[in-house]
Amino acid sequence: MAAEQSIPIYTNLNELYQNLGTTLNHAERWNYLAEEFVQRFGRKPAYIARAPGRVNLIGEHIDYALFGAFPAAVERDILIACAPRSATIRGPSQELEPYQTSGSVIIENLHSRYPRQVFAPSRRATTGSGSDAVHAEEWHLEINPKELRWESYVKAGYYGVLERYFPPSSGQHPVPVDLLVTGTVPAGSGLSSSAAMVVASTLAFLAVNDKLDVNSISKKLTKGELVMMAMENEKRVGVNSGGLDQAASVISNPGAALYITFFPSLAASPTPLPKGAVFVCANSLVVSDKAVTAKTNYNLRVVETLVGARILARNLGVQLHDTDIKKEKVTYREVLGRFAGEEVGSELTADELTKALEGMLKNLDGLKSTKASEHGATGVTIDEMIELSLLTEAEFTETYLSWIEVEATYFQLYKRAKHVFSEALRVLQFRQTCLDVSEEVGEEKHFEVLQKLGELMNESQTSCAELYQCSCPEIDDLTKLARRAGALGSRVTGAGWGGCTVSLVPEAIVDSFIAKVKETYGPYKGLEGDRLGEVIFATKPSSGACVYKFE
Ligand code: NG1
Ligand code: MG
Repeated sequence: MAAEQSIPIYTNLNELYQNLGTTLNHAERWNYLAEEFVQRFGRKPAYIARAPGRVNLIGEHIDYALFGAFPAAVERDILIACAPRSATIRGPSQELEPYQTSGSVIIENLHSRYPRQVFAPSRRATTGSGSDAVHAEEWHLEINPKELRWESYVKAGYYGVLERYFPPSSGQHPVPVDLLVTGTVPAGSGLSSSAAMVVASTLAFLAVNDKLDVNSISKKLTKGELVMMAMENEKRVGVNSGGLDQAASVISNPGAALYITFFPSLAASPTPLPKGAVFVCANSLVVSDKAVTAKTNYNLRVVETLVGARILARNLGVQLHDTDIKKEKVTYREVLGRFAGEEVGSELTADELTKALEGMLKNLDGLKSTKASEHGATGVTIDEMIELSLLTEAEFTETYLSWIEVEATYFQLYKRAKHVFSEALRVLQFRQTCLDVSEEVGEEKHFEVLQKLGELMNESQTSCAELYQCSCPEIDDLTKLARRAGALGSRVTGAGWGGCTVSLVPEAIVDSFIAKVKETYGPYKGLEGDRLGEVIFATKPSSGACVYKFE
């Protein structure tokens, strides 16, 4: 199982480059980063941690409903060079504090937009109650989720390492560290620079604290465990993400997309893509800053789907695992499984899941407003949701609103549910289409397969735009232009409300496709050279995160 493998640690750079499965010239970047580290920190790095961005081919906004998605790692990545700092090394002005403090961090970025940061974790009394908690301590690093700061992602990665390997009660101390970052994943564009940053940071702190090496711990960290850590870590930046990005960044293999499922636990199966299928990412140049918009966009969708799942369960007579003091935050995937009689240990097969999804799509009417005459198709109010959920106001607030900040007058349960179940179905169809095509089929059949995949991507875009409302006018425009330029399918990728599109383009016309989109998409006017190459590019599925160890 891909998720059970351990994180690759290389000591030979040529071997590492070969395994990345990309045609980009990585050697120059890696060498430059190592040289710059020496310039800035006066010694060689001990490790370089690498984590790629990802493009989601299909399966949008369904990971947190625990349905499978179908992403691939892109060739662009984040690299973090790092080395422990010995207690005798002083800061630029000869001061020792905070440079010497246990676990203190100095972090620089090759890009001048991201200024140098110095911070150290502190310990504070746990916020929990009860007699056990009285003397307990926990780690603290200042992260303000409302402010987009580059070092927040680095701190988020560090948190998990501190909590897992250095619980304050253990008496163990993390080493002081110097880090140097460089990245080629465009930020705020739906290619998950954030997950790449958190994964790379988690790996760098693990490596530098000697927690990755086989000899130093009895059991090597698996890719699946790193995904879970990175997921928890990224939540600290304020977004309740579902794990798709972190899994793609960690587990991907060259040449294949990853079918990632989250139920009953994380699993990933690499699925080769049909010959001649090229995926082109095009940035709409609308920057969607999730840290700022979460309460009206991303986190609101999380709440709309969770509340919808409880009401659907109620409507269908599906059992909920509530206790007197805690109500279950059931997901759509769990409701579907329980309704279909799924049992622990013998989960639904892909065929059974397909049938269950088709059936469920006919069962969603109960999520529409019951007071349609009052506000028609505009959705349901909080009061209506409380009523439909059969919870008291206090229970509802505690379960669905106390841990996440959202802002809306009307909540769209029906539309979101329809998107979730139909998108989950499209993922299964997309994957099955990839699996069905064998090497031997003729050219014509091959093209039909690509067309089928393209259609599914187009349907996904319509659903994202109309039902999930996570597209935006520029993305709608860009996907239309892409289809006109020869794409067989084109859709928003990632959270949306801006960011990138992904288009399926037959290999033979990739160059002309890119040229046409460059000419016709308004916001690209005036961009030239490297800048233009940054905003639209073909990408191959590349390999997941790894670490290089200097010897
Ligand atoms: P972005 O904003 O593109 O990184 C987000 C979530 C995913 C998934 C997609 C939508 C994070 C870190 N990632 O991706 O888990 O829900 O949106 O499919 O929040
Ligand atoms: Mg992100």
